[in-house]
Amino acid sequence: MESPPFHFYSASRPTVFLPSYSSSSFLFLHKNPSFIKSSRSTNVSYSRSFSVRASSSSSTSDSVVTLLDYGAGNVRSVRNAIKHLGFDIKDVQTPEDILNASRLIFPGVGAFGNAMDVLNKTGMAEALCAYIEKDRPFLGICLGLQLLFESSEENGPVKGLGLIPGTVGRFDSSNGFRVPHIGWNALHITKDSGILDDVGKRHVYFVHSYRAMPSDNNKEWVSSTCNYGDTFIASIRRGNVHAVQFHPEKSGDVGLSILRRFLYPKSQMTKKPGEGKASKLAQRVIACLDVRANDKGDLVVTKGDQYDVRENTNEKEVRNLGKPVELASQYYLDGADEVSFLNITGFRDFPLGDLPMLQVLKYTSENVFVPLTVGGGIRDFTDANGRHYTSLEVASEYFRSGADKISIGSDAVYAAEEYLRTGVKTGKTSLEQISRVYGNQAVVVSIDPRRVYVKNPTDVQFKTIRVSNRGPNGEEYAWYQCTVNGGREGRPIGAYELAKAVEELGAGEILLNCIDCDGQGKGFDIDLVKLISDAVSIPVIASSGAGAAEHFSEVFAKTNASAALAAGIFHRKEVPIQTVKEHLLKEGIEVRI
Ligand code: 1PR
Repeated sequence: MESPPFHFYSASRPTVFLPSYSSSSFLFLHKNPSFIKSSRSTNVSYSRSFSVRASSSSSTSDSVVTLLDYGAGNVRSVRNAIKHLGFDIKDVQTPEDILNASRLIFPGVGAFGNAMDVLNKTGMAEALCAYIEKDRPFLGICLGLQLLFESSEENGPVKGLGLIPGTVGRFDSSNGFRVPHIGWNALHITKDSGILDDVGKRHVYFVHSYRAMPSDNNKEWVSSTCNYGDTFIASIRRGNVHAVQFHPEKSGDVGLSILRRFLYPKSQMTKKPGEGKASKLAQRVIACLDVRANDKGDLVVTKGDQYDVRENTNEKEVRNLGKPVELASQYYLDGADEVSFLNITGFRDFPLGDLPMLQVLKYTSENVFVPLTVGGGIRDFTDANGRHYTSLEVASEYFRSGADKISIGSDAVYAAEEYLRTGVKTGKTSLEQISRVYGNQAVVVSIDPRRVYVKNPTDVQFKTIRVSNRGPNGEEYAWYQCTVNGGREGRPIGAYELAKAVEELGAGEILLNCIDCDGQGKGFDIDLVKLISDAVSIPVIASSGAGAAEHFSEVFAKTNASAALAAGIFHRKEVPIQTVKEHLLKEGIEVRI
C-alpha cells in the first residue's frame, strides 16, 4: 500500500490531525511513554534477541481478535468486517499484547519505511517476529504481508521483518499496466492455504503499487500468486501464519469468507471449489449515488439530467430516488464492485457540518464490504466561528467515517490551473496533501467536463479531437471544458490538460463524468473516455450516459477505461447490475462474479 507519513488521531478528537510521524505524535497515540523503546533505524540489521515475554495469562477468549493498528490510516473497514463476523476487537497497546494474542490481524497501512520505523521503535517488530516464529494464528493484510519480507524498495531500500526471503518492489508501469494496481483479480492458488478454500475462480480486491515476487527462496511460503504485468505474491501461508496482498475486508462475500476461515479455522464451511486461475484485472462496474439534502432537509439520493436535479414541475423539488444507506447496501448485494457517494452540494456547504453525510458513510461501511468513495466539498474551509479546516482534515474525517477513497472535483481544477500556470508543485494543494498522507490510490479526481464544438482544431489552446458526431453547426472538432461547482462555472482548462496535470499532482484515479451525457441514457462519451484514458497511466472510470448493458461493453471495447459507473439506470431499476455483468461476461470481458 502506498502512502507517505503517518498521522495519528484519536476517536475522541475527530478534528485533530498530525500529518507526519514524530515521536510526540506517537505519544499521542500510545499514552504510555515507556512503551517507546530506543529508536532503531529501519536500515539497521534486525536483531532476533527477543526480549519481550508473553504473560502467563494470554487472552484466549474465542470471540476476541487482537488487532495491530499502529494508527497510520483507515482500518475501519477491517474493524467493521471483524465485527460483522461476530468478533470483538482488542487493540494492541503494548508488544506483550501481541505475544498474548490468541489470533492477530495486522492490516498494514501507510508506507513500508514508516511502518517499520514505528514497529522498531515500539518493540512491536520483535514481538511480531516472536509471535510468527511460534506459529501463532496471524493474518497480515496488504502492507501487513509486505513487512514480513527482507526489504522494500518503497522509499528505500528499507529493511523489513526478514521472516520471508525476498524484496518488495514497485510495479513496472512502462509495460502499459496502470499503477497503482487497483481492482479485482482472480488468484492462482498454488497450495492448500485453508483460508482461500472458498475463493476458487472468484476475484478479490487489490490496491497497491508495490509487490513481492515469488522465487525459489520463498516458494515454501507462497500460497497464491496473481498476474498484473508480472506474477506477484498474492498470499502466503505457513502453518498458522497467513498474509494476503489483497483486501479481504473489501472483497465482498468472498473476502468475508477468507476472514471467517481465518477466525474459525476448525469449522467446516462451504465445499472447497476448484483451483483458482490467474486472470486479467476485471473491469469494474460502479454504482454512483449523488446525494444532497432535499427541500425538507432530508439527505436523499438524487439524479440529474445534465446535472439538473430538480423535477420538471412547478414546485421544482429535488428529485428523490431513495435513501443513501439502503441503496448502497442494495448495490453491494447486487454485485457492484464499488460504491461512490457524491455530495453534490459540497461545493457550497461545509461537509463536516453535514453530519448526516458522515453518518451515511459510517452506516454504509458497516455492511458494505467493497470499496467506498466519497466526494464533494473537499477543500479548505473556514466556518462561521472563524475556525479553519484544511482539506486534509475534511478528507481525514471522510476516511475515518468509512471511505476508502475520496474524490476531489472543483478544488482539483483550481490546483491544476495553478500548476499549469506556474509549473510549480507547491505540495500545498488538497490533492497533493491528501495523496501524500493517504497514498495516491486513495485520491480520485472527479472531472465534470462539457463538450465545446469548434470548427478548427487550432481555434482554442486546449486539446481538441475530431468528434464521432458533428456539432449543431456541422463542427467536426470539440474540446472538453472543465467546470466547477457542479457544472455551474466553466473554467479555462480542458479535461485532457486537467487529467495530465492531476496525475502529476498525485491523483490515483480519474472519475470522468460528462455533463452532455449525464442522465441521457444514450451511452458514454466514447470520444472523451478514449481521449483521457489514453492520456494518463492511472485508472480512468467512465461515467455519465449509461442506458443499457451494451453501453458498458462498448466503453470497455473501444477505450482503455478501467471501470464504468452509472447512476440513473440502477436507481430506476431499469438495468440491474447483475444484468450488466452477465452481458459483459458474454462479450468476453472479465468481470468480478
Ligand atoms: O466540486 O469537489 O465539491 O465535488 C462535487 C462532486 O459532485 C463532483 O464529483 C461532481 O461531479 C458532483 N456533482 C456536482 N453537481 C452535480 C449534479 O449532478 N448537479 N453530480 C454532481 C455529478 C455525475 C455523476 C453521475 C453520472 C452518471 N454527477 O456522478 O452519477 O453522470 O449518471 P447517469 O448514469 O445517470 O448518466 P466538489
